[in-house]
Amino acid sequence: ARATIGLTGLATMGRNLARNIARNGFTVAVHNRTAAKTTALLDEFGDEGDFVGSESLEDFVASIQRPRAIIIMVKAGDATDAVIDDLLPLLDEGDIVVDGGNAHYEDTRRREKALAEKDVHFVGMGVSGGEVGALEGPSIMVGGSEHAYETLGPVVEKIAAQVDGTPCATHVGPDGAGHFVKMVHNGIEYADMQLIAESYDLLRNVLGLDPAEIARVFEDWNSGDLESFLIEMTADVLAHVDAESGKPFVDVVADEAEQKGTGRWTVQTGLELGVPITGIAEATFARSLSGHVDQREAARSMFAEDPEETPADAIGDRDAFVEQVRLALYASKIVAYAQGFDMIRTGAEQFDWDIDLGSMATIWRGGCIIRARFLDRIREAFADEPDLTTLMTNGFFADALHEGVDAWRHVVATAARTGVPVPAFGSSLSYFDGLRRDRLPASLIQGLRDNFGAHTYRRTDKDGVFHTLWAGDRSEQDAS
Ligand code: 2AM
Repeated sequence: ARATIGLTGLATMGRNLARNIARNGFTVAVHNRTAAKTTALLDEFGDEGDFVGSESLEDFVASIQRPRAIIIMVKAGDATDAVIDDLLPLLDEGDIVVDGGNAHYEDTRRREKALAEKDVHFVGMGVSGGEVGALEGPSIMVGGSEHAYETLGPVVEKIAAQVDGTPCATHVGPDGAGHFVKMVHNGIEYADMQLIAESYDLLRNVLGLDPAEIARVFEDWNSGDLESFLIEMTADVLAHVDAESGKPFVDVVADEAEQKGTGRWTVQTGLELGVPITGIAEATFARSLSGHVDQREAARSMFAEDPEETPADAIGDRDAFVEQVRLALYASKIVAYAQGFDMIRTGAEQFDWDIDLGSMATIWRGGCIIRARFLDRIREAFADEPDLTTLMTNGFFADALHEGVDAWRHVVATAARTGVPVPAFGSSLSYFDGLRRDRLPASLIQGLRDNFGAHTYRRTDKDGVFHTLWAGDRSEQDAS
């Protein structure tokens, strides 16, 4: 046995990750259910490093040094369970099985528990960055035991993206923590993209800029606080012209956004944990709405008339509105990340994971889709204030929100007047106001609940739990 680590499942992600491992000087055992993929990898890329290819799972397992670390890269779900079942009889105590797929963190928790009973370590590993990231350096969120990380860490930290000499990989926490954080990462990515899309829509349909002009706006934004992979890519996509029609690429693409499910998982989990991740939820629902073609057609013909023409007073001059959209985008983005980190903190409390929030920002700085200058600020925020309850109140972000709030309100109001949908801008502003307000109408909700269901309420002026006899003499009872 001479391989440092093994990898089974050689579709694009698995193949690229194996090549990345080999290119970094590790001997990697490779296997695929259909052996042709293994042969193809060795034929095409065998000279990139030290691969040990095996046709059978037995030979594959035998080619790996003990304690063995074996990464599974197959489609999340039944395939993962099938591969684990095939592997288990071949493993020894103390071996480590790593799931590098996009598993739901509850599945990872279940598998970790089941394998622990057989003295095999199971590690759920979130890998972000797509095919290119897998090959050139992804962001890697590793769950499972600390013990397993002692073996895995050196490989994972070497193959990950590096930013300022720091690897974009870390041990997030036990069992499902890595996949949980990967899930929230994807949810934040949904919110980020929706905010960018709304910004584009405003510049296009309120200001009347064309895609090429908007591409230049995004290019400009990319040299400031908003600097990020997604903003840069937005400029690229908007500047692209369709070769066949000669039209802007965005104008020939069907406007129905698809999804593979991690946004939905994040929202479902947010509901279960009671975390208001409204930006991610709105982003996910906005994709769903775009796909409801029949309803869109019906509503379009019923309500075809334009709302108010773009009110000149609402816009001022063009550059001023562009700057207001930028400020609104930045403020909304702060809210989206505040919500995402709130979700990670809540998950960590719920499942007893000790997650260092600053490290999550650190490992998202490179390799993944949401990589951005912004994440350095988040890292600093948690370094300065480890007990920060919401990112919004950290000095740097609080200043940005103070600076942007008037523009934010103006942009959301203008969107409402001109009929441009801004679910993510609008809901993030409401979230900000919800937390900021002195009193919330939740007191009225409590009154209604007590009236129709005797659900009781607490008071502002004394301790205890109370109920008013609404149908009787309206006296108040102590219900403690
Ligand atoms: P295959 O090449 O033999 O189809 C993505 O589908 C990857 O997961 C492929 O490498 C595929 O192997 C593998 N895969 C899918 N289902 C599998 C299963 N039940 N057992 C083993 N590998 C599987």
